[in-house]
Amino acid sequence: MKIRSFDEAGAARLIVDNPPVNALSLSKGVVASLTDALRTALDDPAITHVTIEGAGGRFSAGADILDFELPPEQIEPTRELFALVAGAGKPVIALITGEAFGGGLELALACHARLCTADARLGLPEINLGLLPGSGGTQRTPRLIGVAAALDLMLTGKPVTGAEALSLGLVDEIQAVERLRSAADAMARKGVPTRAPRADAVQREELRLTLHKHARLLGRSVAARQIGVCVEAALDVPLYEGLQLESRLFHELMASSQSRALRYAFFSERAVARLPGLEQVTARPVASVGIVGGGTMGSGIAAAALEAGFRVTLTDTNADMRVRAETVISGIFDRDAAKGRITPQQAQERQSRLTMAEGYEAFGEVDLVIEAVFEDMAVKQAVLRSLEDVVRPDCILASNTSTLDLDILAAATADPARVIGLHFFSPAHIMRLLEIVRGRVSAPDVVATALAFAKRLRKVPVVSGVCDGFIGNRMFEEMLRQAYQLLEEGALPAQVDGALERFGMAMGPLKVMDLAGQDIGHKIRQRRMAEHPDRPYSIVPDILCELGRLGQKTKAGFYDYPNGRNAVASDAVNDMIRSVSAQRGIDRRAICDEEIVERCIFALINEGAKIVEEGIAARPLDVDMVWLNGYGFPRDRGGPMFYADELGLTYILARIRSFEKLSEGWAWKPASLLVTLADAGRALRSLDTAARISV
Ligand code: T1G
Repeated sequence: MKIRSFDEAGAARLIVDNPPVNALSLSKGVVASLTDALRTALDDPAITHVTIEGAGGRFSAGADILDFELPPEQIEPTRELFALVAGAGKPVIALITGEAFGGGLELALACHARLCTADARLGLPEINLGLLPGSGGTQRTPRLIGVAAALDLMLTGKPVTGAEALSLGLVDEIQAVERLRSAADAMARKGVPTRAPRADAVQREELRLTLHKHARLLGRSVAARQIGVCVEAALDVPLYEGLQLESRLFHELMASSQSRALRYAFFSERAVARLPGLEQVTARPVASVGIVGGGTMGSGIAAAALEAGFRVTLTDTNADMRVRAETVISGIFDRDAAKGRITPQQAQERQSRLTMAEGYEAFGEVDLVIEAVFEDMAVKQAVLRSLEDVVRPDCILASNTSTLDLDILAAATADPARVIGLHFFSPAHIMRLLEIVRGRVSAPDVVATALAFAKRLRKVPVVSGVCDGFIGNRMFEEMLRQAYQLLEEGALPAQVDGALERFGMAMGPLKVMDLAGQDIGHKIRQRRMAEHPDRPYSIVPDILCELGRLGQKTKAGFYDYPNGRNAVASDAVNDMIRSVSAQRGIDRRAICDEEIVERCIFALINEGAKIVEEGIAARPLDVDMVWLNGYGFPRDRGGPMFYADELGLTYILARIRSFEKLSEGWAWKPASLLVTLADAGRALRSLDTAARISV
């Protein structure tokens, strides 16, 4: 039963009860049941007015996103419900608690009035799914709160609190939750409030100014532009015409690849924490966390754990490092408080749960210890062995290593089943991605505990098997390999990075290496050249190091950085690259952006396919979640594997084979999984996500 209804003193109470978020699901019959219950109430002469609310402390998270895989004609019943609400001959009043998002808020907007609690959250986040509010939001919101506030709400996708909604005019009254029904009854008796239309000239000026404010977003987002079109129409045409325009543009967006990718990303970010095989495994309780090392990573991890509510003990043998760590952590919370993200009291409360200590004996009662010491196998092994002497037998030992073999690390302990990798990305309290590295003998409940811990940190956890670079860095190495070879063949850094940034990457790979430090890359490359001499390596980045051009930290790398962060093309580096081509006897050629993008992105896809094939990643969606949340892959392309699916594997395979002919000595062999899937024509996309979306 998805809708509960009962009458109370002449009022019909309709309650949407579709856990967990009261989605207005078509496929689960919520829309049909609500329509029937409302029609019954409106036809009943004993009923004077209707209230609509959500069960479980939240109004509704909006339409069921899974429904957007249905054929368009099956989405029509929502329109009938909204028309019934808006055209009701009796007051229909929305009582909002918790979230009223998307279609949930649009249902409330179709009502004659809205009451909510002060801490409710109201928003139109459709743009995050590559959509626009398709149930009247683009037409009713500007008429109710004005063009500027309506555009801000829809273009940012950010919710407002109940109190902010009242000041905007989005709701009519704020009430305590237990008074919502009686206040609505009083409002129905007195007459629902009406609003004077806003001055047209003011609205048009607000439209111009607000669209100008959001110009960058409008330049890159089709959905944003279509929202602008609908809001402008709300100034020019009657409501029913505006609703027709909105509906047409909504269906166009729903069919777009950008929206499909964003909906895939939405569900995958939740599915990724449900690792197949762990369904029946219970995570261990974690309330207190120990951290070894007060450096940048240790401090960032501590801040993330404190923010999530854990008690944290941080040790460093160096007193100055302990002071530095405590200062860094308090600085993070003070900045959050200064920006109004948290209150000063919350900042203080978080800091109060931090204990600094010199030795590991402070970890006697903690549930999980994370080492974030120098990236050296012997150093880390010694730390884990020492920890085993002082922690509880059921305490989990985690390593923040980004490159070392976790199995070798774990083998140094007496109980390697308790060891797991927690590869945080810097800055650890901000980056959403957390690679959970599962050793060969890591106990299932240790993996489950790491996943639950990551969710408490509001991270996107991806479980990786043990291999060099795990999932993200292993794939990034292949993108870099192509980028370096493109430099030797004729491209220059600004073109390589520019082409990939125009594709949508947050930052080109050569700029990434300037940010990470060319010396870091050099050290890893030296190790890999020794371990895998069969792979081609460019000497271009090594020459950068020999020239002392280590990247941003030396204000010079592939680019010059005269004022810190802005990359400026370097003639010296460009000349060096040309001389390397000459040394290698390569006739430099003009290379188009398309080749740059395909070689770099297909390198990611090919390596990702190998990673799935080897079982390092459980599903293609795991690979995609790494790249959307840790490496700046464009979210509206869904991730390398989703993008491969959209392009078609047969095309990708044909292009990879054409690249093989392009230059000798490439260690570029198509992954057999890619070959198999391309030949079979099956999608790389995660089958369980595909199944879920098509339900
Ligand atoms: N449809 C389907 N499933 C949804 C859903 C939705 N709208 N929202 C959440 N879920 C699932 C989610 O996948 C997860 O499932 C579970 O609910 C708990 O979610 C026509 C076009 C409301 C703030 O974009 O922002 O209306 O993984 O883990 O942290 O104009 O969910 O457990 O199986 O996120 O407490 C617009 C999206 C839809 C809101 C709760 N609405 N949801 O956060 O739980 S389009 C949205 C959220 C629309 C109309 C338009 C959050 C939340 P599972 P969760 P949470």
